[in-house]
Amino acid sequence: FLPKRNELGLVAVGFSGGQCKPGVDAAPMALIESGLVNQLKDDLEYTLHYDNQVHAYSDLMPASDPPHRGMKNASAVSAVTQKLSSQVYEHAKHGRFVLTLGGDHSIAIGTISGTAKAMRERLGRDMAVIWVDAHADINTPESSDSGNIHGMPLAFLTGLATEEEDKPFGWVKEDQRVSVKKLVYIGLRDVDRGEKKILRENGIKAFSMHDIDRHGIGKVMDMALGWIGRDTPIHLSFDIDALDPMWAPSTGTAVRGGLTLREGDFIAECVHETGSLVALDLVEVNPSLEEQGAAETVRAGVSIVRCALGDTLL
Ligand code: HAR
Ligand code: MN
Ligand code: MN
Ligand code: MN
Repeated sequence: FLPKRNELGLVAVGFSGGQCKPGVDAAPMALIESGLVNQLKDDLEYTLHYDNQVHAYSDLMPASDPPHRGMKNASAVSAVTQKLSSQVYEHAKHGRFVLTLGGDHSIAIGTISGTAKAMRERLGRDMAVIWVDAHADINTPESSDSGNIHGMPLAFLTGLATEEEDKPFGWVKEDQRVSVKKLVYIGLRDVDRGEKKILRENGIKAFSMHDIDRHGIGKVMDMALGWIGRDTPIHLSFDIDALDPMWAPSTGTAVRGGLTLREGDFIAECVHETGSLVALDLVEVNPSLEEQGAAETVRAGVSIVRCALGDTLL
């Protein structure tokens, strides 16, 4: 069921409306300019399907976007993710591995809905999601204190939050969702009270930094992949803030006490080794924050992507 060997669909998403800090929209260009695309082609020998543009989706921006159930920019995020969902679906349907460069983490509503639907159609299987992040991003509009949609994507993707109307987010239908039982977190350390309740009540598998300290990242990856099981397509959604700010300072909501760069790369390597990885998101790199650390943050992002796409140390 794997993506065709070395066929890669790339979507560059310059979108920042899921949170309030400008700059995260510049990440795809920074990642590409630092050589990522060339490395994927030349070193890792991928055939690239890329439209050569960073999508800002400006044509989709509503003239006014009043709060909806407390969500900020709900119409914009909904329109962008709906469009992105069909772009990602199109790549996945053709059997390509889908790499999406964000953008803030709200874009995962688009990427995961797109791959989940394509995997159901192509393979008749439910997809698993590995969410590597300091944050759980599973607030419902009602449990969120901030109203920032990048803290909510998993609520819409799992169906814990639903909408009647097509916009915003009613377009996410059952065949585009993932089961709470097939969601695994790695790296959590800043989880809201309401989110802890959601994780507990739904029996969601989560490996926090505490678990990584206790067992080591090797054991944690064995447990995470064991929970998912073999022959299940995996979508890896990697928020750069999972890494410690020492390695990735230029991100909107940095939290100390995170993964080392090697632990981040190791997670990506292990998921690649399963042979079941079908898509990767890299999100929340914001080169305009902590400008001294921007190059290093971009470098960390490039490294994660390379590892997930099969780069090896030897
Ligand atoms: N939990 C907080 C909220 O919902 C903070 C979320 C921060 N999110 C990200 N994505 N950077 O992981 O607002
Ligand atoms: Mn996130
Ligand atoms: Mn985060
Ligand atoms: Mn917090």
